[in-house]
Amino acid sequence: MTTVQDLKTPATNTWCPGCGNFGILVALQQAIVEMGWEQHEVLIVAGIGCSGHICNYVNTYVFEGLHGRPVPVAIGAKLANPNLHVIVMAGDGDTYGEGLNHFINGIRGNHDVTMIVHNNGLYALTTGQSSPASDKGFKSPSTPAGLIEPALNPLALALTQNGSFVARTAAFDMKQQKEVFMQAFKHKGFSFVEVMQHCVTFNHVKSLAFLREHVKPITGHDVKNRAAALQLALSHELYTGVFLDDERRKSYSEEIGSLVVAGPTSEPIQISDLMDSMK
Ligand SMILES: Cc1ncc(C[n+]2csc(CCOP(=O)(O)OP(=O)(O)O)c2C)c(N)n1
Ligand code: SF4
Repeated sequence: MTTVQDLKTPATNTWCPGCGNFGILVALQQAIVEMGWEQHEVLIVAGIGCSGHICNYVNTYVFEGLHGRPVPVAIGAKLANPNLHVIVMAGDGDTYGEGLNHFINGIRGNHDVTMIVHNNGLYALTTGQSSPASDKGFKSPSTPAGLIEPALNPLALALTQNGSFVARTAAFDMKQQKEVFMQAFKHKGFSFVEVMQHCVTFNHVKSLAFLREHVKPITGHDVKNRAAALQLALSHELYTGVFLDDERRKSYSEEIGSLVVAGPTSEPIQISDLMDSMK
């Protein structure tokens, strides 16, 4: 059985001391262990960013690709090998900036991957420029006089685009993080988890102290109630926990298994047989 020790790598960690990414890394490793998954059964796909460096620190299959593009890589890997547990680890710049179309289409397709977004509210690796997750007025090297646009609301976006699993947690909360990750892993379909991650070097507004003070764990909420989930997502409160976990919508894998297309002989062809023949 895989242990947390097995999931460590000898790579030197280059994250800044105190970075929220450490909490995400440990919670991820613990969740993989508690799922009972073997190392060779897990693929982590990341984009480029401080968040993407997580590929260097988890001893499973990993793929660090292009900034903004981890979702299509993950979807392709899952379609090619449905037995693989595929997890995307990406930054808020990666996901809500260059990768926004992939994020929406991943949700739309309800593909069987988990997407964990390290939301530190800026582009950290490139030294702190504002991202689509930065708040209006945020001052950064790219917006020295303050950001004009309001922040994107990714949870509301996912909920209004038929997302089947939507959650938010915080990098400092190890217990909740691990539980939310595991619930996301068990979900059939696209499971989206946003982690509020403190960046000690560049984000002095949404700092660890700010997040500790402002996050509010959700209580007494029905995770199958999309309207109630949307209300929580649109609230000014920083709610954490599972907003929606609803498997009434079939996942992409379930849909593709039941598709029938007409072949040249006009005999029906089962897509699943076709996929199997290519293995
Ligand atoms: C296609 C492409 N566009 C832009 C970049 C430059 N780039 C590298 S990392 C990065 C920002 C990363 O920010 P984010 O995704 O929020 O991750 P973080 O570093 O905050 O974890 C950018 C813009 C790149 N490497 N490739
Ligand atoms: S720059 Fe920010 S996000 Fe990147 S490693 Fe340092 S603290 Fe973490």
